[in-house]
Amino acid sequence: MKTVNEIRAIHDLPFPELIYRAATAHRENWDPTDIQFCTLDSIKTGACPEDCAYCPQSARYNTGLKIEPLKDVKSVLEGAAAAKGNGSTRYCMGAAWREVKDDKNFDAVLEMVRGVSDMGMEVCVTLGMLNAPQAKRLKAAGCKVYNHNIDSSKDFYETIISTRKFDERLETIQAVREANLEVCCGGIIGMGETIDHRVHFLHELTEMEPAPESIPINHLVPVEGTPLADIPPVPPLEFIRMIATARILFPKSRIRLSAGRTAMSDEMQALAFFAGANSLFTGDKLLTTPNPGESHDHRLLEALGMRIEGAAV
Ligand code: SAM
Ligand code: DTB
Ligand code: SF4
Repeated sequence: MKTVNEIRAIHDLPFPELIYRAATAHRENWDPTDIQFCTLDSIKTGACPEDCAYCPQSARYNTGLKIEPLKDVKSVLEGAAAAKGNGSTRYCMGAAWREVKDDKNFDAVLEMVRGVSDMGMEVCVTLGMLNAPQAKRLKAAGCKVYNHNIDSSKDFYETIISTRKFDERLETIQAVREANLEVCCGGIIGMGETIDHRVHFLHELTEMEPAPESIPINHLVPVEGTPLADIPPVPPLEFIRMIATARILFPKSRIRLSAGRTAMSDEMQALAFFAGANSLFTGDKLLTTPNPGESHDHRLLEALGMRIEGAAV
């Protein structure tokens, strides 16, 4: 287990040393030419009671978002079939809920999970807080992974969200583990946090036993109407340092280059791959904000001589 100071020392390494170490850890555990393509589907959009300062889906902020109730099972399964056709091997369904309730909506989500899993794709869901029995029902329906981010260090987290505690995030992650689901847990860079906050965020992840199987590193997508709308972007090299440090700390986890790619150059994304990122969300849209789109991602991988993981050769 590394201390906060040891993690800071890795983060601050001279850039060539940092990237070399990250790329070495990457190729010892993964095929560095492969990138996993995942598709996101917002199955319930907006009107969320939480006040997460970055989030366009919070009911507290006027972001002009079109609110949509839970989608019907059939349309979700059609979306999943199309994503599979475009090379995605993981389908991730997200709902703007504070928490899962034991109601007919959860029954419908379980049906979606069953349907997508029957198509042979890995199923991931992110539905807010949940308890161990609910996590077990997801697992029984064929869900593989639950996404629940800690988003930042405990200190910083509590300045961006007031409607729940950091420790409640950890409790949900515990319930997910108890159900033998894989954990997908990461955070957002660029909310105005310091480098020390970022290092504490990574340290918090290292305290999870076992480590999350998947770690999404999101770059804040600043959305008009949210309190974080005017935060300036993180310098690209600072963002790459986070990817590389995460790869060194978690050599066997997937490091997912998540939100914020539309504002990144191809060169920056390539550098993120060399620093160890090996998964991304493909498609024109994340949950509610834009994403580069299939054709862009196919061209980028082709230009780099890289491949979609699991795609027919
Ligand atoms: N409501 C559930 C929750 O909070 O866990 C699931 C959906 S929530 C949208 C999933 C994650 O999306 C958040 O934890 C955050 O990391 C990310 N996210 C939301 N808005 C974002 C933004 N504007 N930029 C970057 N990431 C964002
Ligand atoms: C994660 O860490 N990033 C994804 C996924 N998990 C669910 C969501 C990003 C959302 C970005 C803002 C939006 O599109 O609403
Ligand atoms: Fe709701 Fe999740 Fe957005 Fe927070 S991040 S406002 S909990 S949808």
